[in-house]
Amino acid sequence: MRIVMHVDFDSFYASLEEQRKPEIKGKAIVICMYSGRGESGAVATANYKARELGIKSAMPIAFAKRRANSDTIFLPVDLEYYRSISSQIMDVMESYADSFQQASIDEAYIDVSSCESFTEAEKIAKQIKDDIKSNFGITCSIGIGPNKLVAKMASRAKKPDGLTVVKQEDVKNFFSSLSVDKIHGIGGKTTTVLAEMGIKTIEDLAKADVAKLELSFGKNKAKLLKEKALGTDESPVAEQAIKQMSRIGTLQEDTSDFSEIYKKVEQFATEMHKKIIKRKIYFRTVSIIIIGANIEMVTRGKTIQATNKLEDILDNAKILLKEYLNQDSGKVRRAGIRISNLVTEEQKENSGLYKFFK
Ligand code: DCT
Ligand code: CA
Ligand code: CA
Repeated sequence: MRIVMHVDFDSFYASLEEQRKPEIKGKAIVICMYSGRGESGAVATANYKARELGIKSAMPIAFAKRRANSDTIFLPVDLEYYRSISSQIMDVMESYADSFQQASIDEAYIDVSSCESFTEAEKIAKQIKDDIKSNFGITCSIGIGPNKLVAKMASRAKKPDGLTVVKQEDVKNFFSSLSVDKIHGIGGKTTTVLAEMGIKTIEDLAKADVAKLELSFGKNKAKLLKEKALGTDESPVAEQAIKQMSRIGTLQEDTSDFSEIYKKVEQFATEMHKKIIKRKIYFRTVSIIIIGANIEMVTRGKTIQATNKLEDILDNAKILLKEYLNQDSGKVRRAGIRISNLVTEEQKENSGLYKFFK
């Protein structure tokens, strides 16, 4: 029997802002994606207090301002900060997993099949919630099910700070009342076609005649729709392949002093290196990322023999940074490191032969 958890952080960006700015705690908070021209742009997300005012994701900022009251806080997105906290929380969650799959900046699947029972899994979910709460100050909602699809739908059932368990024998009941557009992965177009066929709830879809579905959707999609409605999902919780890894952050103050900047780069490289070893990743390219006081971004890279050594990151970063600063490029505001051209252990072993045969 499989037991899969899906974790989704509650109003993630807004919760992180609330956490790092205690003075806005308890207020309605709206995180904005400005288009770059004045006040125009869209709402990325809003906390639950702001949602009570009718403010939600994707709404133009101007609309949100009209719904806001004098106590509502509007803040620009700081993706880099959210990503860095996200990655730390992912590491914590991964330590609970038999296998782990990050699904987005604020979502992950955790396979806990080695648990004896759903009751045992529920205990772990509570631990994860406590762990995230005490270390990062934010809440999340967790769904537990016999597969990823059911877990994902369960995590949405109760928010914020929810924990919903749907065992195999409860899947039918859990799905019965929901409309088809609530199934993860069924979009607006499909919903419209299904509605034309008189299929509105997941239960309708589960009972629908496959031959009839095939006429509208073709063989593969008809099968997939039917499986989804029955809560069937064989897909494994699997680590996603990573193409590159980077860390970047803001310096205490703008500077062109080598050792100040290098200190930051070294800190990020050391953090990243732990992940490289854990994931058994090798890299061929090391780059430094520099954002000047003028906000211009520059990356400088060097490609070497596949390696997983920290000193290879640091030595190359040192050279690249010195080269950059020697060009009198002005003060640096933010600095970071990237590794790319990633290879697996196996690819690395084979790379000698590959070159030979090429
Ligand atoms: N997002 C966005 N534009 C959208 C929807 C989402 O930029 N139209 C971003 C903002 C938050 C992030 O994606 C994760 O999305 P959700 O998990 O849907 O939002 P949330 O803020 O974490 O809220 P919830 O508590 O409902 O999970
Ligand atoms: Ca979320
Ligand atoms: Ca999400």
